[in-house]
Amino acid sequence: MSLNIPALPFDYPLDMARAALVIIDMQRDFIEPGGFGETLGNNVALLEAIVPASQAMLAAWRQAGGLVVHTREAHKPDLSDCPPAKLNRGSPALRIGDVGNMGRILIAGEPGNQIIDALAPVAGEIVIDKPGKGAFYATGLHEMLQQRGIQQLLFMGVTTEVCVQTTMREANDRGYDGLLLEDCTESYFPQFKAATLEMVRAQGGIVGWTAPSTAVLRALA
Ligand code: TIU
Repeated sequence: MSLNIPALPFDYPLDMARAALVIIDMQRDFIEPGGFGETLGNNVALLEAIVPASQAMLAAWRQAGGLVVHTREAHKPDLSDCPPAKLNRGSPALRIGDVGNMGRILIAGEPGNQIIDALAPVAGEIVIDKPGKGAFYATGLHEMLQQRGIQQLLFMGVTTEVCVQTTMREANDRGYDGLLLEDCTESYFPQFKAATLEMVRAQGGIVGWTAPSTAVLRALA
């Protein structure tokens, strides 16, 4: 049985038994001062605004018994999984692996690399540490989803045009139907968020669908 979600470019038939909520990189490194996002020169304050809507969505999804996947952009302490191109590009104040206000920047296990308390994973949820922007690259995510019969992915998280869009495109190429929750994703560049929403749903949903989280909350209620 599927739930009809009003979405763009057309309605999304949500089948909870085959769906997962994928929360991308809601880590202190991106949302709080002193982390990776800020070292890249971004104003991180903008991203906090999506936390309440994301919390409400996560709570409803858990209540409905849906599978939850959390991702973290996280490198090994020895940086063996961080290509030189990623490490050296630009001239950030601090590089990946350097010590910042919240421990080593973008390194697994460091305080800044943790998912924010408001959206912390609970037992039974999948947590993926990923070295890339996309959650499918160099992780076992596709196999984990296939084992569980998952075909639909609802996306939240940061940033819209970097890790969220990359993951959504990776998912699309692997045969998943992706729905991006508009008010549960944010960018350091509002115009990039707007453009991403447009490009995902253009051309008949060339990458997937978009909808406000309230559309899903209403269907689950
Ligand atoms: N998670 C994610 O989007 N990683 C980034 O580096 N995003 C930026 O926008 N920089």
